[in-house]
Amino acid sequence: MSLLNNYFLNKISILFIFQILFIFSFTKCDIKVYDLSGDWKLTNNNNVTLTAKLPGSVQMSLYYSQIIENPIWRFGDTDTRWIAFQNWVYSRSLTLDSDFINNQKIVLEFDGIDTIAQITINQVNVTMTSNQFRLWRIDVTDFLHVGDNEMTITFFSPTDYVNEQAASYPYLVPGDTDSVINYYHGEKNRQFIRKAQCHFGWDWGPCLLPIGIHRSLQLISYQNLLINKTQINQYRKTQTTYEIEAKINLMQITTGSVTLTLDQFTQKKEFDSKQEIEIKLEVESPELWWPNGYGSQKLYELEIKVESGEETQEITKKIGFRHIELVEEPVSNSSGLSFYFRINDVPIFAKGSNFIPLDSFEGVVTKEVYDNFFESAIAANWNMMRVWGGGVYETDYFYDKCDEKGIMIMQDFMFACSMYPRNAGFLTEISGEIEDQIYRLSHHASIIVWSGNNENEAALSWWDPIIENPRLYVVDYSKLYLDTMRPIVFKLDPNRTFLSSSPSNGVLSSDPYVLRWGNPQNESYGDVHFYDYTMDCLDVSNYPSPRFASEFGFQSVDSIYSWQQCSVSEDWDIYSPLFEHRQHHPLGTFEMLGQIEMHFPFSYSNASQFESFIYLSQVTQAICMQTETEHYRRLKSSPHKTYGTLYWQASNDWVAPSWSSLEHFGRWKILHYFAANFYSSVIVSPYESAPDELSVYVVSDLLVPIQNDRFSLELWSWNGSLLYSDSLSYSVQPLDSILVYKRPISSILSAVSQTLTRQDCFLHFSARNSSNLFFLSSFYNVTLTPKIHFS
Ligand code: BMA
Repeated sequence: MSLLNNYFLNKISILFIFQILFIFSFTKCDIKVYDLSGDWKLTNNNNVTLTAKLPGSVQMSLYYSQIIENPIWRFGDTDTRWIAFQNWVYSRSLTLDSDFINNQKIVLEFDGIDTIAQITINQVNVTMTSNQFRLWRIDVTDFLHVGDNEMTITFFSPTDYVNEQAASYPYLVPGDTDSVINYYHGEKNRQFIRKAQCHFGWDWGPCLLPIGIHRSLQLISYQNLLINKTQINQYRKTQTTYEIEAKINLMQITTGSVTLTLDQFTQKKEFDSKQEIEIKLEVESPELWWPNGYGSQKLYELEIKVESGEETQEITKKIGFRHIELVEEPVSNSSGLSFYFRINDVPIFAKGSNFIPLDSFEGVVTKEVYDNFFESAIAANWNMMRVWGGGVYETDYFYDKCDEKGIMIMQDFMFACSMYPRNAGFLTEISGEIEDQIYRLSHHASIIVWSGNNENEAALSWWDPIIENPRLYVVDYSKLYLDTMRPIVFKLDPNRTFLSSSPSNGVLSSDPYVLRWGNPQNESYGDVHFYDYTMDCLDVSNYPSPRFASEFGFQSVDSIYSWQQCSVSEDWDIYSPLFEHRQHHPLGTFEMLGQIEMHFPFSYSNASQFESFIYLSQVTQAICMQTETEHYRRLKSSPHKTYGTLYWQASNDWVAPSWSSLEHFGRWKILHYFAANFYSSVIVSPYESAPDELSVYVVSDLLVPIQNDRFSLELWSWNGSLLYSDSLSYSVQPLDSILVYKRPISSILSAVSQTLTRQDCFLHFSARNSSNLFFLSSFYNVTLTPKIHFS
């Protein structure tokens, strides 16, 4: 491995450096980069030794070396579990020349080391890492020399680690119970490690426990000047002036100047013996960044130049200007407070989904996989996603795509469905993580709100030990999210709102900072997660009327094409050991069947019906989700003022029954096609508002009125004849939802004939470019010849 000296003369090296250090553009400096990605020796110090690539994981390296099957093939999750119970050592040599070593300082950078690892250089311990979410910058100047050096990274078993931590913690920290772990085929005590919580198994995902380094790793040597991290906030100062507030954090105390430039706007500041410099730049009348569907996504290049003596370093960040408000104010004729996002003074109805990692192994998620995902998101008219707290803080590429596409992000911090320890070491680790991630992410226009965790406030009522001793766990909860996390977010990113949890009810008072405790699922405040799998999903009266539905969903099953990619034909049966193994949601299959049987003439008796079951599970999920989402959209202008629908869940990290609208390999489930319709800017939306009472709404997310458009209704027989039609003129104000048509269903039927029944026909509606159907009876008893039959 050659040292990257004289790289200014070497085109290939320059390209290479720009790939790995794309944010740096050097004008004059002594920064040298030694990329540590590539081949390493990997061993468990027992029976396995191989050459493995980093970034990468032990599991995928074993698979690529044909030592194990693909972990997502059939029972790979449990067959490969032994890997997580061992320690794994990566080692390599690196030859450094005097140009590299003679710089003042050398830093070892890891952007994602997963998780508990001891790093040694030339047999000397350098440091331990213990948090997948930190951006490690480790001073290794004194450990390296000119010539050959040895580096080893020893990963300790994450399962042994969490079990030891749980055993030595002074009291129980409730989380997944034994029975949940059993359903997930997962591992316990995930709350004791700062590692993606879904790596331990989830109700849709496998327990694969990746071990390794999933983002960049490199050595950087420098003289005096190296930018460590930057944090960029921007806010609207006057109606037309935006102010960028930048913090430039250097690796060490330095004297010099920093210049911010954006188009014709520039600001320079001298600094003397500082490690962090704060500088502001006013930008007059910038073109604004808008959520998808409301305008374009203008992004500007912000150049940050730091000079110190002869040394200069420049980096650029892409930023978009937008004014974000989370509006929580009294609503007329309603108790509680509104909860909606106003971007650039426009109330935005949030449409989208909850994002979970696209794969357990980050290396598998290439740019093409992300590109494909975002193409699907935009095709389904999403304008928002929530990055869910049981996964990871996503890659830079992910947030860049959100910026480019206009997908607003509710960003959870990575805590989910559990209580967490709160000893000093754990809180210190979390503080570092929160700070690292806010520095890394704050410049992204797409991120509009932070949320402390997924459902941990709701979880305060989930388990007996908490019910028996609630004060203990409420104090723990407050200590972590309100006293540790919140002040860091407030200090570093005052322009974005911090929500304690999703769901939550917001605050009773901001000074003193007091939560509106109580059931966080209160429909009158904040966001709500709602699930009910046994009700009739087509009966709208079963749904809540929340301010913001940040989670709701129904399971379905991936297409046979996806099962073919991870299993064999004997697995294609809901009673097969593999299908049962992959159904992690207790009773999930029977809830899907129950929902199907409520609406379709189908009952499952053997494997020959597996594909029909898949199809009907997807159709049922799609019609249920359409019914629920349209219900929320209709409520926009009602006193409920519902202003958000983020369905659970976007995609899945393997092939298994799940709530997703996209399958693991990117295929669209039927729900995704439906979402493209029910999320269009204008929908015509019928429902039965009372027995026999048909109400039809037109819901518009347009910024312009719809004037004197025609609404039409058609009654069709199941055998294909148009029986009746009606039409009328309507107008809708911008961003409004209005009732355009109301009539007893019986009167529409009797307008055709006294003998016509609801089983004989269905309704079709159109308004503007939108059309919709309304079925007057369940599909199993419609009068259609031949009868609907699913084998
Ligand atoms: C929600 C989520 C996830 C879960 C989903 C489906 O509550 O936050 O934890 O996967 O429900 O059960």
